[in-house]
Amino acid sequence: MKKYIVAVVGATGVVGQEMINVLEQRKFPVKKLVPLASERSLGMTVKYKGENVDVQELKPESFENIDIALFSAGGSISEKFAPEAVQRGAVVIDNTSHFRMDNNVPLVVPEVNADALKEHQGIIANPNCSTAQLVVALKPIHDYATIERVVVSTYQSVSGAGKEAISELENQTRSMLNGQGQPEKNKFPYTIAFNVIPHIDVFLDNGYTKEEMKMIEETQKILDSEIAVTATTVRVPVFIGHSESVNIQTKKKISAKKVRELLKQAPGIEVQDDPASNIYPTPQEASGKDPVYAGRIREDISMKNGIELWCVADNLRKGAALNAVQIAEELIK
Ligand code: NAP
Ligand code: 3JM
Repeated sequence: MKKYIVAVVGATGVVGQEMINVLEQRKFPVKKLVPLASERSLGMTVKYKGENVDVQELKPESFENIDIALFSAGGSISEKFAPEAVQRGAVVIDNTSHFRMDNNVPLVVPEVNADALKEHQGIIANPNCSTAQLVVALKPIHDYATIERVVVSTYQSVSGAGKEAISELENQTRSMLNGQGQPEKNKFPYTIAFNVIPHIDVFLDNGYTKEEMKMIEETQKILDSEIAVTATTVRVPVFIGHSESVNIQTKKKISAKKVRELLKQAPGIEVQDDPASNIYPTPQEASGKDPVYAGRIREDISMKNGIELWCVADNLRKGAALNAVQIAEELIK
């Protein structure tokens, strides 16, 4: 079997670390792993297959001889270095928002639109974590009943904002429980411990946040540009796992029972839906797992063709690292 030299850009971050775990767990045919990060990480190592691999400083020359480069070090890093990688012959799978809406860049969730990969010109984009789990849940319903409109509200964990955000929730929680008052805040505009913040990424002129517009535009690009989408994205004091309340309006009537049947057969999704036994997905249970979980599936009593559902996934896996590695697996098939 052919093996590949794989670079992970942002290897010391929460997404990069998870990429390295997923490459190992899924036995991706790696000839050599090249972990890249900033100068700050020089001297650090990452663990891969029981070995400590030295982290190297990211430079344009880092991409000489690289076959596949997985990027998750922020949009400005991708903007500058993804073209450098492509120029040197690598295929880039980018986890940032920088190239997602570029017409020349496929935006891919393999269970939904693996076909789009055929068109790639060196860069392939991975969607936002909240978009990835949403489209996996919507795809089977759209194929059967044609979705006309989606209203989604998210409950997003702090790991979606990186390693410093995880520390911030830990420190604030400890400090407040120890009676030391509200500690410093850096990553979030308000204290996130014991709070809920309806603000992710920056506010735009239309009153939405950039995170909300990412979900709207990316869902349309991946699934169907005809679907009307509106979103409210909210940060909650959970470490790992994003949850979404999803209201779906369809052209054709679809029952809750049929939705359960469709989702049970669909790839990448598991139904956990037995309210009588308190069975429904939660982020703590979904953390560390690969599937998108769906539950609380019911017919919306306020309109004719409406479905309500609750979906949960590990944002670092299906939302980021796993989806990126699945794209790489499709590419080498
Ligand atoms: P993180 O934990 O803060 O890690 C950031 C990583 O980027 C670290 O490895 C860091 O290296 C590296 N980095 C930062 N500045 C750099 C520079 N100037 N040169 C080289 N490397 C640099 O963040 P994260 O949660 O892993 O997220 C990283 C990025 O992935 C985000 O900014 C976002 O664009 C993307 N992301 C995508 C999704 C998705 O849904 N697809 C989800 C979350 C994040 P050092 O340790 O050396 O600083
Ligand atoms: C998730 O460029 C940056 O500062 C990163 C911002 C960011 C993004 C993004 O826009 O790429 C943080 C967390 C994402 C994302 O997946 O959209």
